[in-house]
Amino acid sequence: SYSCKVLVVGGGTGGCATAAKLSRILKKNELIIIEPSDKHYYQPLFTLVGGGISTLSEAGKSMRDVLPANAVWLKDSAAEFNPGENSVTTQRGHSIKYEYLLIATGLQTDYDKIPGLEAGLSGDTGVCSNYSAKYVELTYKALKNFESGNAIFTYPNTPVKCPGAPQKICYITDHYLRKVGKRDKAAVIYNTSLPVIFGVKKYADALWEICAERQIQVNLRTNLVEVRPDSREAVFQNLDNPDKMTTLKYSMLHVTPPMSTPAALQNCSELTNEAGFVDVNKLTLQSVRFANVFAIGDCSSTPNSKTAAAAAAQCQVVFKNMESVMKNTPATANYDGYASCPLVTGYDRCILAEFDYNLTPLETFPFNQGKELKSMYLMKKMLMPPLYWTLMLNGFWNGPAAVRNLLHLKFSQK
Ligand code: FAD
Ligand code: UQ1
Repeated sequence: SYSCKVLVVGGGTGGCATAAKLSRILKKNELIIIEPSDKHYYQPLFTLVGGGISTLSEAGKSMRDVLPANAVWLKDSAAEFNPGENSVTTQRGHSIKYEYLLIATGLQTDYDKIPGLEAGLSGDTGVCSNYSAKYVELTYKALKNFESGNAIFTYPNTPVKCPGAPQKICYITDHYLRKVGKRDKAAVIYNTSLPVIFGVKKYADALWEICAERQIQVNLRTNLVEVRPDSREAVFQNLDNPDKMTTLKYSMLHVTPPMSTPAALQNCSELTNEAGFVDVNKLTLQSVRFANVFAIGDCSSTPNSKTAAAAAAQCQVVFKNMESVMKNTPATANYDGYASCPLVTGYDRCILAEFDYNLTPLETFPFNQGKELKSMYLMKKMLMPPLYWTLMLNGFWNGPAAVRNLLHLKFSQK
């Protein structure tokens, strides 16, 4: 068994970026990262893989190559958290003692929770999902195979990562079908469990307008509960009137599955809230019960939109506060809830939503990002992937706040 100064659980976006920072102030054997996967995926690219714009191989790198060299990587997963004893037990039966813990497990996708869904995803049946490396390549196949009928897009009745992604692929599909001349033979339908199209009014207004103009049907409070791949039917429940079920035929069905934090967290009520998210102070990201425990990214209770952009803004806060606590000084760095969602609305355009805890727009650029822009599409496609691999995963990207301050200072002085 092992012991270390800092244990990081999860080597995804938030865990890897923060571990890179920690690796510069610790010795190699003081920092352990538990991460079961061989591959690290840049999941924001999955939307473009689904649209046939990028390839899956561009979205992944070997975990070995992205985790900091100056840290010990245990290829294993956390099975049990014992925060009272400062230890974590792994799947393979190791016990790891730590002085400080960073939890960064992200959200898991629960495809098995919808009857018929995994069967539908197991072949070329028109069912697809950008939310997993295993299924994302089915999306472009479904687009190419589409001839006529319903193209349906879903949003589950759980918190999700990247709340914009379930509808981005809907707009990409609409645009694709127009380009190949099949749009008039299709009904494009977005069925979401949410009561709104998007949580920030400015961007919601723009998206409603796009849906109206492109004849995309939006049904709110409508939740996918079953897939029948043999008859190509999807069953939806009206969440405001649970007895009301609707069965729709589909030619293409893009599913955003229900999501949850891993069982190890669900089983540790000392660390988590009722929904299984790590209960932290929303400003300092420190556990509300254990001063030596922090969380970053999708698995934490902070009420921001769960995105890589949010994890970027959080990683500097978590790092600073862990550094303070290690020096026996108070955690004073604060996270403002910044999140960003590049709402790709076609093959050459994007609304770049950026906002904070108050759901107030907090835009980086000195022009209106609430409009569809080619420049923001190019940023998402060309600029963000290298920024992620070279800056963020090495601990050198803390979100765009510095760029925003610089641009706004410059323009306000004119
Ligand atoms: P992840 O990056 O998911 O990492 C979690 C890691 O923990 C994984 O490596 C996993 O193997 C590991 N793990 C899980 N359980 C355990 C365990 N028990 N023990 C040890 N390790 C464990 N964000 C944006 O900012 N912009 C976008 O445009 C965007 N688009 C997206 C589109 C799609 C289709 C998807 C799926 C996501 C998108 N996101 C986007 C969201 C973004 O990918 C996530 O918010 C981000 O990756 C969260 O980082 P994380 O570290 O919390 O979790
Ligand atoms: C961002 O910082 C980030 O994290 C790496 C993303 O995740 C992929 C994003 O999609 C975006 C848009 C940002 C914000 C960056 C800028 C330059 C506005």
